[in-house]
Amino acid sequence: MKHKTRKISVPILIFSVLLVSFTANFANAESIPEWVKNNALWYGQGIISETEFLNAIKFLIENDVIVIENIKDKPVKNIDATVTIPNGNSDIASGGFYLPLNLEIPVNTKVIWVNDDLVPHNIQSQDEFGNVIDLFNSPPLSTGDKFDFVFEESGVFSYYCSFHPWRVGLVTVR
Ligand SMILES: [Cu+2]
Repeated sequence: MKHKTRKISVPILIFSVLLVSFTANFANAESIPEWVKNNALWYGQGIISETEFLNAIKFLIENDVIVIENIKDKPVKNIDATVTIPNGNSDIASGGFYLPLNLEIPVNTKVIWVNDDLVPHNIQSQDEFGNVIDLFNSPPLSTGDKFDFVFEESGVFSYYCSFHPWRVGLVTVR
């Protein structure tokens, strides 16, 4: 007899969950077929098997009577971002600014600096007063060399090249 009591509590639980679902999807509440309602009742009374009852629920899900929102969507993986150090960047008189000069990215983006200039450059992170800080600091990058850093916090980050200190760039992380 104890076994039977436990068996009855399961359909009641499932039926409660169903009722909550139906309330949440009120617009669809009228669309539950009679045979499904009967199945729920019969399952509660032990007349039909669990498989038959679950098939009725499956029918409701497949026909969008119960709408299950996909809450387990994986977070979108950020695409790496590139800053190009263009040809002519070393020349103070040229327009060879970092491309882009202010890179805007979401948190957790990997930024890759690429030296496309004919002379070496480096990337040195700076505080708001222009002092070099130990956050992202590259060795000298020869032509074609790359340096990367993942920005895990939001904020505005500035950097410059210690060989050509007139070249300053920004990374804005949102
Ligand atoms: Cu430089």
